[in-house]
Amino acid sequence: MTGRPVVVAAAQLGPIARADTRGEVVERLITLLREAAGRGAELVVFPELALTTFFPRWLIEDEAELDAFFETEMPGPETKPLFDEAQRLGVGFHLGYAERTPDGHRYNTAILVERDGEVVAHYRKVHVPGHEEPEPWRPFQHLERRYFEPGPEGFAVHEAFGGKVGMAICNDRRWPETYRVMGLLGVELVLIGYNTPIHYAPDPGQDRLAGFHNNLVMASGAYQNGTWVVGVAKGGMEEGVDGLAESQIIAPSGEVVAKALTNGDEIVLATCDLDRGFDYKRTVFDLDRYRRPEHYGSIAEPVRATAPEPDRDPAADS
Ligand code: CDT
Repeated sequence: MTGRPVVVAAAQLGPIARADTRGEVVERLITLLREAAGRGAELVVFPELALTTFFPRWLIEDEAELDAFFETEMPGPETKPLFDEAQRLGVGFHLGYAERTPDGHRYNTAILVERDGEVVAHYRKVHVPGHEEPEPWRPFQHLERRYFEPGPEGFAVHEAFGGKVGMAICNDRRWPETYRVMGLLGVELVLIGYNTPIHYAPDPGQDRLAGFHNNLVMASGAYQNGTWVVGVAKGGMEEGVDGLAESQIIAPSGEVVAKALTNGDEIVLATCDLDRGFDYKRTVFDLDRYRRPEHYGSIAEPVRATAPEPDRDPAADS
């Protein structure tokens, strides 16, 4: 194959129980890593918060109990076997986890590691969804805004795997700015892990569209910026909450080239020729030639005109 092919595996995870130990989860990740490597993968992409259950579904008031979901070093003693095995296999990887910094900040983070074991970059989730305070009317909580600060560094692009690689995490994928900021930096491969409950309590009418919206946002981001997008789920029924699976690898055309068939641990693999992005970057989405940034100033302004909202009681809908 000519061009700049990179074989990418989306390593979808099925549910992780609250009682599962780090050691058990890391074993699962290593099993997926080995399968992907055996099928020729050069880069294995694990989902958001891939080391634990999606704990923001609970109000956790005990600090020690909460801290147990966070990593204070990466790799740490329990995650090092994954780093070691990846290096032995000559496979790079992307891993989402909860990070607690030495000075006590908490972030929803992903790390990118090259095939030789070098840590390329960290990314901290920018768009933190959900709510800060418990909302008892919900069947389950989404307390990401209580447990995570928004990442202060924003979006970046890194020279890795023979091209320009960017990262985003879950809710980031719904925002066009995520892709465009990286698109302006020439991104060629965007890696996105997600935990998406199918039930959206503030508007359950959206539940049937969870899979449609998942593809809609990632395919649009891919096409409009001439980039590959790899979306990787932790899906299935986790602690009573049904999570969207549907991990997928999307070409710069916006077409899905590989997609998960199950709700469980599964490798989804594709050869991504990074040169295919130029089909769009040099034609319809030649950003230097066709963008009109003089008309886009309001995009980056904090204030917007708010539309009047109809009266509604989300508790009555859920
Ligand atoms: N993990 C994450 O960001 N999940 C959100 C859920 C919807 S907002 C409560 C998502 O965008 O998929």
